[in-house]
Amino acid sequence: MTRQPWTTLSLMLLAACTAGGIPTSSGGAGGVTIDINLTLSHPVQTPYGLSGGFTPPITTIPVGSQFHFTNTDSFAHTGSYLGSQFTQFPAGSPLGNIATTQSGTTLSGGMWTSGALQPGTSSQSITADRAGTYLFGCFFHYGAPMRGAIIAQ
Ligand SMILES: [Cu+2]
Repeated sequence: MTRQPWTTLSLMLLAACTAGGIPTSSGGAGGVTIDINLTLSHPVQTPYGLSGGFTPPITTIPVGSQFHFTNTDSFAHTGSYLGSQFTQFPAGSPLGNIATTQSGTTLSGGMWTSGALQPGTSSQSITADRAGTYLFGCFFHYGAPMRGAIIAQ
């Protein structure tokens, strides 16, 4: 997969944060990092059902800010929007193959997905353009369970 310019930028920003010793937090350039790691992030109960594989399991960010996914695991994952019809994690995965191809830069603009993120790579930044609760999951390991939520407020 060819690295896109925004990916390089995200990595540079992450590197800058690490070098400065400043943890990534809401409102910063590049926005909040949602860590993807199925190996280390064990399932926890949330108001939406069991969440696992993403840290934090529920990410709250201000409207107008951004977030992105970073895969710190040793195999590929996705962070993929389940769709506006879901207020709970459905039992079976609603994600199709399209989730493995990166798309979307706004929370409320329809489907958004990191695409298949290889180990050590980060997704595009996604802007929280509209308040709400957005459930997402991993295409490969939805049933693990590998699911999370973003609350924009
Ligand atoms: Cu996964």
